[in-house]
Amino acid sequence: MTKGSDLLVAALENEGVAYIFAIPGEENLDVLESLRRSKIKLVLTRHEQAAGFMAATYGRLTGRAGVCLTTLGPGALNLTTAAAYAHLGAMPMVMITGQKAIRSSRQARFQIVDIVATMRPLTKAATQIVSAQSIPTLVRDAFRVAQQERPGPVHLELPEDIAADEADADLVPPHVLELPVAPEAAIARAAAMIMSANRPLVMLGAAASRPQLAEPLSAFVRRCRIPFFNTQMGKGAVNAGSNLYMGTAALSERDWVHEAIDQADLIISIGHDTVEKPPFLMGHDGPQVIHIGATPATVEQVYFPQAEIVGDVGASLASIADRLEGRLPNASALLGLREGILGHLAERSTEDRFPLTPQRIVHDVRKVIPSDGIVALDNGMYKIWFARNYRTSVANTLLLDNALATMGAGLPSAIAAALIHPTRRVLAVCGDGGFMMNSQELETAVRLELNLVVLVLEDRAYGMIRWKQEVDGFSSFGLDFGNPDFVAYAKSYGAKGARVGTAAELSVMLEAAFREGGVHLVVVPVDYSENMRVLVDELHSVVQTG
Ligand SMILES: Cc1ncc(C[n+]2csc(CCOP(=O)(O)OP(=O)(O)O)c2C)c(N)n1
Repeated sequence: MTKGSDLLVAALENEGVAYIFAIPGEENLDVLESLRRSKIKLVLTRHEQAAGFMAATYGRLTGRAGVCLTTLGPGALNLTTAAAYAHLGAMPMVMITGQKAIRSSRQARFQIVDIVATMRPLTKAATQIVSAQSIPTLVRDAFRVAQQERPGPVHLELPEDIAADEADADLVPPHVLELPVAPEAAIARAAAMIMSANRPLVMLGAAASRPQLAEPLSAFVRRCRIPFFNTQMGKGAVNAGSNLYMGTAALSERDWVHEAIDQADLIISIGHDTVEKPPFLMGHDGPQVIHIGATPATVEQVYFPQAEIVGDVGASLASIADRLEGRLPNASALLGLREGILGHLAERSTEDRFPLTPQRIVHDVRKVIPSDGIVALDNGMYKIWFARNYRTSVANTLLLDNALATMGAGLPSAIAAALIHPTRRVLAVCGDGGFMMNSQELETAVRLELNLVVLVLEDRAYGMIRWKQEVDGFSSFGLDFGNPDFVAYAKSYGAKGARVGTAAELSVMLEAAFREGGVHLVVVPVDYSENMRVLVDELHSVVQTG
């Protein structure tokens, strides 16, 4: 007979779990004791939301579900935003929360909230474990559901009496699960459409960034030589430094990359997930669209493909390339637009103005981050600038959230990235608003002795909303705030802090921080007048849309 909490931990070890991101409560004490005797590393955080963001990012970067653990009621409720983040962002995660004993309780309704019901719309599955005997099966199934396409979060509630119970149950060994392959007829139809296209364009969407697709996608691009652009979350799915990269669609229309999209007569959309803000607005008189994905396309007003290849994306891409390689005379029809598009994006990226332009910040960050370095963005105005201007050449090296688009995830996701990749440079980029939503995790990063730099862009406002307010013609109101002294704040956590005082200092300070190692915060004042000048005035007057 084995104790329930020991069965749980053994089942997690059986899944290869390396970390559990957690804030335990008294209802988790049996689990904590079982973890104490396990190889799994407990990563204590300072807010459950951050634990959830870290677990989700672990799943996103590895393809294996990240695990977080909290207590019942308030602790579990603090996971809801992270659950939605993983659900919309398709990140595999298993959330385990405690609960009072279900068979008899002497605490009446103290702290009791129906967490399983709360989690249901935010997850792929939410279940209360009602017997220790079922733990191995439920854990195996939770990982299967979380990891299989379309990945996402699964919630398991473990009441304390079940955790303390004993049962005789065997672990369920995991096995490799292959996806079904798309039918030949669908591949042949799509190949014929691509062959007869005059101006084809490839689009890489969020699902193209699944870790296991990096190689098959790169091979497809190399073999077919059709120029490609990507959505925000599809950024870095293949070698974006390649001479076929046309840009990132950070806006839905009227950006430079839309010059190519508007001229395309066929878009081969690989892994697009309509959970993302639309990369372009599909119209009935626009280009034809072929959707290639592990799951069918959801039909939206702005996305209704005329053909679909549903099944293992890597296998689909290989079969299409087998049919098309060397037989696409029009493959490079749109490539002539590339230089112009990328040239416009590079404008103002070396200006010495202070406060710094967002373009200069992106440029200088790229300068100090090697190709395998990871930049994790929080949510704010700078996300659009990084999406448009930051070039990536290694898969999953720009982590951004264009799905829930929540503030507060930048620092926790960078912490997860730094844990997984201790030898790579990892940078969190946050606004002064979003940073303060989970800044307490600086303590976690310091305690874990991570090498991590946090860049805080300071404009003393919820800048993106202030920009929208201005674009919509409203008067400036209600979006300004003051900040702590960020340098002193970082130091109070035992991190290092520095403030950029001239344009030239940014890259110097970042480089010094990375070389020194440990946790650093660099604060840089940003000039957001560029938002209006470039993203509204310039694009609306110059870029023609079809
Ligand atoms: C949790 C959460 N609350 C509110 C929003 C809405 N929102 C989006 S961007 C933004 C402002 C972000 O401000 P800051 O982090 O300072 O970055 P900036 O835009 O100034 O660069 C707000 C309030 C959100 N996306 N997520």
